[in-house]
Amino acid sequence: MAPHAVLREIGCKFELVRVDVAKGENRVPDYLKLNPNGRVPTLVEGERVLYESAAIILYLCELHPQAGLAPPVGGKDRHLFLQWLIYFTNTLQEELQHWWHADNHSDLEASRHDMKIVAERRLGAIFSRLDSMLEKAGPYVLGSRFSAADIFLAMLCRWTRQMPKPALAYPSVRRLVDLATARPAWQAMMQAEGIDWNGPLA
Ligand SMILES: N[C@@H](CCC(=O)N[C@@H](CS)C(=O)NCC(=O)O)C(=O)O
Repeated sequence: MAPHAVLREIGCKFELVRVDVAKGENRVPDYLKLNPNGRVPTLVEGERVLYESAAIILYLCELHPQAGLAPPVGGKDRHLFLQWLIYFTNTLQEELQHWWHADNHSDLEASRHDMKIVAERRLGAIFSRLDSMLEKAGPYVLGSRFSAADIFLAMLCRWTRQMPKPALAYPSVRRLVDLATARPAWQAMMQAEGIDWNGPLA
């Protein structure tokens, strides 16, 4: 979702190729040649192949600086842009993976259940901190400046939709999500993916 929304923000030409994880299309030999980890998404740009959504986003922001989706290298708040994008993919997304895919971490049902409870607690702490930060210094992650980090956060907020306390229950997080998802690029991405906020697909 996030690299796709970034492509639409940039407005460059691209072809979207659906890899249906539910059907195991991420495990077929042709896909594994591109991404041996069998994870989605992968960007193919001519001879270049790149995976990891945050890396794809950084790459696209660098290729298309005119889109203004990231502060320029050495510019104001570039360091914070990097910090938040990496925090979202490395810490927040990883915690969400524990909640969604406890089965990747334990074969025991009781342990998986326990893992989800702990992940919920840790996610609650993360969203509380984000909410306070965004309340004081929002509405976006970089204050008044919208960036690709907001798109990434909005995507991860959707991952919480089935949790007892979803991200949208935090008012300043919700304000950011509302702003990011109201953008034509986000809406075009959702329509092309055929998903809505509360739908079943990741
Ligand atoms: N850190 C990776 C995570 C990618 C990821 O886990 N993608 C999911 C789909 S949302 C996937 O490919 N799952 C299939 C699997 O793990 O087998 C990224 O951000 O690109």
